[in-house]
Amino acid sequence: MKPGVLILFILLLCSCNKNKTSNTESNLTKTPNCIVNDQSDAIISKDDGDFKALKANTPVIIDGCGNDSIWNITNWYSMNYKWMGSDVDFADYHGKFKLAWDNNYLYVLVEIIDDYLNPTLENGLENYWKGDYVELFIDEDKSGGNHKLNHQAFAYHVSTEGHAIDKSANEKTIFLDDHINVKRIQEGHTYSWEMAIKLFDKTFDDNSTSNRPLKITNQKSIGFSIAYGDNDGKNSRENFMGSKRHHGTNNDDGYITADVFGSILFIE
Ligand SMILES: [Ca+2]
Ligand SMILES: [Ca+2]
Ligand SMILES: [Ca+2]
Ligand SMILES: [Ca+2]
Repeated sequence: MKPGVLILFILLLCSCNKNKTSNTESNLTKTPNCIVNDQSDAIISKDDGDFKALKANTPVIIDGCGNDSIWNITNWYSMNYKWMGSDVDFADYHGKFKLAWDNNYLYVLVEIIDDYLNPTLENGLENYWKGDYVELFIDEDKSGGNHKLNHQAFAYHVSTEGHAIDKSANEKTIFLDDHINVKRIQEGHTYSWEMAIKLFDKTFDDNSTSNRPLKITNQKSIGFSIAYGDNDGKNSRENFMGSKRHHGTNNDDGYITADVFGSILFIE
């Protein structure tokens, strides 16, 4: 090889490596995708509604963005069982969720495709169950049983405004916003709801300011279901879609009895 050709070859080689380096750097500085929206991801359907939650080694950042390390290693579960309403197509509604935990919180990442987001409280607090909202059914000691006028289990209606709404022991509709920290972000018609949920047991007292959440431990099991009330502007809950095939009579017993809930097993 002539010296001139050799120098040209070396220069070309340097320039290729330079390009390689800058590509790598631009990948590293790329804004992380909050809503991956990768429909090729497997979604696990569980007829019995029994799920597992993996422990997060670092607290999940509640910002609506599913880029926390724990969400990279957890499976999507389906919340597409039709509980009420007519059949829906993919653009109208599609829902999936992930679960994680640490000693202080149950973490839930919910990703919903919804063609129209209706503010939950447009018609006032009394219509909180008419959607759009995520409903979380939680029975901390998995006792089952009636919870309509007590707090041995909860049916939290998480509204588009970020409130957690349920009935008090004397059947008043109340905010339990201290129980659930939620942030929601949007990309097109896809909504990501990220939540940190405190677990309270049957001793929870509506009139007390000293209720203490329970610590979550490995191998603990709770009663749990999750659902979405889809309102597309017709002033009603047009569909109610859940994480378990059956949820009682007309699939609408969850707000009355914890007998119909599925479950979560907390694992490390
Ligand atoms: Ca996050
Ligand atoms: Ca819809
Ligand atoms: Ca209970
Ligand atoms: Ca809707």
